[in-house]
Amino acid sequence: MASGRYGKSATMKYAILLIPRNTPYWEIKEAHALAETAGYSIVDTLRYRRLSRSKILSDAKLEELVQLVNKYIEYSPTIILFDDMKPREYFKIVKKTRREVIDRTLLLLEIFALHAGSKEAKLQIELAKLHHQLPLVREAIRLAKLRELPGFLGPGTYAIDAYYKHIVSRISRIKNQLENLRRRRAIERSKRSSKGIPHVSIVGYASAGKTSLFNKLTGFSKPVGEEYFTTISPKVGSTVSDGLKIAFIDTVGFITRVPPEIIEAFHSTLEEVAYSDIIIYVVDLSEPEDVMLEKLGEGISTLRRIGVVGKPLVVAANKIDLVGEETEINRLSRIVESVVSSTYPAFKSLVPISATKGDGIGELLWTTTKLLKSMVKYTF
Ligand SMILES: Nc1nc2c(ncn2[C@@H]2O[C@H](COP(=O)(O)OP(=O)(O)OP(=O)(O)O)[C@@H](O)[C@H]2O)c(=O)[nH]1
Ligand SMILES: [Mg+2]
Repeated sequence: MASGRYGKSATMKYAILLIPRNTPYWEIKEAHALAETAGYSIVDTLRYRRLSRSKILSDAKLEELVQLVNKYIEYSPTIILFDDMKPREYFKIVKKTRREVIDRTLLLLEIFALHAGSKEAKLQIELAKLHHQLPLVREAIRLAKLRELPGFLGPGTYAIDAYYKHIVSRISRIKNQLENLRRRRAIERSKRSSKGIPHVSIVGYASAGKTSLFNKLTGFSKPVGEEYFTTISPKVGSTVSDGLKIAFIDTVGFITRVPPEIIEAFHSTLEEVAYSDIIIYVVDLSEPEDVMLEKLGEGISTLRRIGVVGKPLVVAANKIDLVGEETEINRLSRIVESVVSSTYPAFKSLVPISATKGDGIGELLWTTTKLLKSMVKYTF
């Protein structure tokens, strides 16, 4: 397949994707989208049945992987293991294949690193990477002591120990820097709210159309894109509606099973959500119904995890231009409405929109403004 479909290019990165057998089809699509967003061309895919929590691949499967690596060796493929990997497993695969191996968390971090514009986002990503590396380095120390580390990874116990110490001190320096940036942001936020400006966070699954909506509401032209995680750090923009100035905040997209290191690293984005007055939840209504509902459930659980289920929420049922039929738009809207109202206590209303065509934007803004004005703080 490699020599046919993929003309080998010097700048392109290639990968073999390893993905658990029980992964639903939409998550397989998501894995491909994420790999492509990170700049990889997938030359082949290998499915496996996870053996246990700590052991992923059987010896036979590992052998199959080695053969696949040999088959595509001219592409120098990276191995993407779309799973959570224990350090022991990592070194085992590296030792056998002698290829770079990344897991799902590192893949996400590679994408974040590509998109991170602000100093804060860059620091957060570095912090997440360092946290992710710690157990690997611990395992490397253990293996070095046992003299089991493969040659090209084996810089010796002393060097690994020193590297471990370097990581630990770098982590604490970054945490301090982030704390300072966070404080500065809190000051800016309180300046905005002391001027009586209400905050509305725009949240939703990756690629639902949050930035497209943000741009329509604020007149900005922040980048939008089909790939995942176009937006990493929160953006604020304001608009005046019926005499009320409103600050809208565009946020990073939700995704299934967000690794804990990343949740912590993206604390600041979620922090903006926690401080907002209202949440606009963007749903991509044009996706297959089961996928849409799966992602919706994941998003609501994310909101629950960050403790904001008490905040008034308006659903923007987006991409209605792709759904077409009005009866179908209504049917899907009712389904979304019933799911959200039964799982999110402060659900207020649903407005069907097309963020790119502009349909329903006026109604969404009007609904949001009316809701804000009904809140005691913003009556005047
Ligand atoms: N047809 C159609 N496409 C849309 C609509 N809204 C967004 N899109 C497209 O959907 C893709 C994702 O849009 P974004 O606005 O970047 O989505 P996002 O939620 O900000 O994505 P991330 O920041 O990556 O999480 C882009 O290709 C948009 O052009 C819509 O109403 N109709
Ligand atoms: Mg975006």
